[in-house]
Amino acid sequence: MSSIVSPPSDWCRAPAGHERIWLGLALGWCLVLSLMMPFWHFKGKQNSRGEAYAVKPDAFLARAEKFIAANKVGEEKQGPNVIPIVEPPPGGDAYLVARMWSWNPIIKLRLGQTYRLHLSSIDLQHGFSLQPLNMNFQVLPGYDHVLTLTPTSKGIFPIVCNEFCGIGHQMMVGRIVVE
Ligand SMILES: [Cu+2]
Repeated sequence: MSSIVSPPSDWCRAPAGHERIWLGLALGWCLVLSLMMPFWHFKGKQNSRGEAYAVKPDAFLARAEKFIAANKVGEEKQGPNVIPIVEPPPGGDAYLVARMWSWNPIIKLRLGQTYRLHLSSIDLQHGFSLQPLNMNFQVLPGYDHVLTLTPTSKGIFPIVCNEFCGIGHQMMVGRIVVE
């Protein structure tokens, strides 16, 4: 007996009964999810406006170091690194540098104030993931991505790297503190 036989000639009948209901539900849900993407792009309050500028990694690091020196309020030891704690002026600019394998500095923000947070990497691609809000942005060398940010709740918000960036990737945890 052959294992390959011709299908019955009526194999492609239109779905009926329960199959039809399940296919309809799946299709309906696909459409809902597809429409949510553009809807959330305009309606969501946690989206980037897409403001970004070209910047050389050295230049970004220089700006960040200047920002840190001008606004530093403390520091914290994290393994081999000493991470500065910085409080940007309300309404002002803040810089966050991603590198293997740290986020620098720790940033303190005030509730209800609006800041311009400049995100960039000085080595390779990292991922900015603010927890527990689950705001996610790519962090790329060469791009100064500016997030306009207004904290609406107090607390400690860890930043994890969600783009695999090497052997120390899982230790790459930063912090935004809102007071
Ligand atoms: Cu990383």
